Amino acid sequence: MARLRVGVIGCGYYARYHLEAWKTLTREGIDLVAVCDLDADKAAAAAREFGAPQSFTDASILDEVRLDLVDIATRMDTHRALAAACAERGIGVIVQKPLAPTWDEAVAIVARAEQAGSFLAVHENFRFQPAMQRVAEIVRSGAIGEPSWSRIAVRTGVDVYKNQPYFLNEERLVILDLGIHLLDLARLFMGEVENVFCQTQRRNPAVRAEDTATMMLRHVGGAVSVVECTYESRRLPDALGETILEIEGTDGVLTLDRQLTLAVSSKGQHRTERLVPEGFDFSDPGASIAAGSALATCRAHADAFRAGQAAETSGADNLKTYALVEAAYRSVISGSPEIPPSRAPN
Ligand code: NAD
Ligand code: 89V
Repeated sequence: MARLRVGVIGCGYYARYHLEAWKTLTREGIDLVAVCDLDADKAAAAAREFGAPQSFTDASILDEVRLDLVDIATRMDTHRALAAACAERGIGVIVQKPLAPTWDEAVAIVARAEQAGSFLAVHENFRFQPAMQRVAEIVRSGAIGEPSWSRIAVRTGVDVYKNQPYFLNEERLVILDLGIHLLDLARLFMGEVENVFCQTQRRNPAVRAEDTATMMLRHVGGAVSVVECTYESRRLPDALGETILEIEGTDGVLTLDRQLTLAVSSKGQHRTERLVPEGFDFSDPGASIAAGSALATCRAHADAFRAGQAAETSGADNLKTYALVEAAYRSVISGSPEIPPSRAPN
């Protein structure tokens, strides 16, 4: 099989996990052939540290290097133009979440790739965390029966504004940034969603938008999920990235705690499993989870691209998650449960 030629656009804070992943995937037939950042120093440093032979500071990366797949790790306001530039050239693309700042723009990104017939995946990494993959496997196995209720939460007080200072001024914050991952997990474990009710809070006065959200989802078939996210929880020890899960089904219950202990009650039997990946660093759980999930996400998307298949979190799939984000924000305004928008912009 020919080696896959990957370029990364955006070498900021989170790109480090992508770059490390692509470097690791060298042994799986993938070459990081070029990197790009508007900031020449960041591009050059990334090329040096992660072994990319070329670095660029603009879109000429797309014309001067032969690329199969471009991994866009810039912020959401730049995704549409960069993804369109790749689609125009027939280059496959992976875009970081959130796809775009607004629903209409997210729809437009997906429509453009579809029009070009090009590969579009979203780097929605939470579902690719090994622990979440194991939970999905257990749910699918029927061990807890038909899932009927879930709680999916990340509650942290880690200073997220240190690495991502732009959060302070976002118009939409915790639902679009973090809730989006949890809404995606809700779809994965519990199925598609009929309506979303949401209450938000702005508990940190220095932040422009909501930093806490409590959402209630009614799934197709009648299951209910409570999805929670906050950047203002003062619990110790803190646990950024450690998703708390509780899923009740007709034949059992599954829980995942902050120490990554999975407990399964199934048909009258109880067992536990530790879901700690090899090499996990408990002094920095957030970084360990990010590194592990970035690797799994990049690998899954590269495999889908090479197989000529749609990614698990393709653009079209991820719009279904984005629609839940949009419904949550609409619910805050209306004060009522909202039906997720469909793809026709409205
Ligand atoms: P950042 O601001 O630290 O980095 C973005 C980089 O992109 C900057 O270095 C900037 O110079 C560069 N850039 C901007 N426009 C460019 C262009 N047109 N061409 C080339 N380079 C360009 O941002 P970040 O915190 O790393 O976030 C990037 C993305 O990653 C966001 O979408 C964010 O939501 C996402 N993110 C995801 C996770 C996750 O768990 N999936 C975690 C953190 C951040
Ligand atoms: O997961 C994310 O997308 C990050 C953070 C962990 C801070 O929420 O932005």
